[in-house]
Amino acid sequence: MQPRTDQEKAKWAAGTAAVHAYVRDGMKIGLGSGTTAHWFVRALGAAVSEGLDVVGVPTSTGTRDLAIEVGVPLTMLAEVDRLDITIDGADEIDHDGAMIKGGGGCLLWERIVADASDKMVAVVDGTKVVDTLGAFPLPIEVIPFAWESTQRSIARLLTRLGYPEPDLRLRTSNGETVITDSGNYLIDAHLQAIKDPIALDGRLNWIPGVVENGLFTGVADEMIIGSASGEYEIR
Ligand code: ABF
Repeated sequence: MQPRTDQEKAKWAAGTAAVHAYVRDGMKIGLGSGTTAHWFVRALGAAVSEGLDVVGVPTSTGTRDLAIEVGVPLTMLAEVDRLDITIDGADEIDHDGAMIKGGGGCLLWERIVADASDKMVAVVDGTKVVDTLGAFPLPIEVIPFAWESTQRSIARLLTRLGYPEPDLRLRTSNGETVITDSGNYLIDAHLQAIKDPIALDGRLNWIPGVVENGLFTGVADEMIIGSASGEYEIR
């Protein structure tokens, strides 16, 4: 598989560079989700076929399937104490490393795996780096029970903070509700500019029925920013 567009090439550069920059023999690695993290998983599979000895914990069923396909040995968090590192993508990342994640729907497993890791590195193309988070809709994972009531509670909080009401995420193909790997629904909040990401992260997760939200503050330790020329920068 080859990257075609400039953005794909930049994602490839970031994902592939992460193997050489961070992965060492014997590591236990959190495997992110999304197209950028999947370039990392493919490059990791190639390194494993050349003798690298690592084990991965996937952050989604999609990543699990890809890891099996490319030959990355897998384990589960139940089997290991801590992970050495997690390499994962982001929908947006600010200059402090705060992120919006979950555009692809995998935020819950991603956050659990990142939390079990000694280090988290975000792999992104340059379009993801922003001054202020919020142009990308913020995903909020809610349990299906009484999701309408949970959505109203989220809407009340957002309205008080001056943001518009959020939407249940539906499949564009058939209008059905999107269901996450944990069997939950996603509510997308259209915030445009998030004034205080740390406070909003905490307030959203206090709402009963909210399982997790895609504002990951204080999670990323470093970021690799890829460019279409194949170069990358670590910050
Ligand atoms: C995952 O993949 C998500 O948290 C984020 O939503 C998405 C980024 O996707 P991509 O790398 O395809 O742009 O990391």
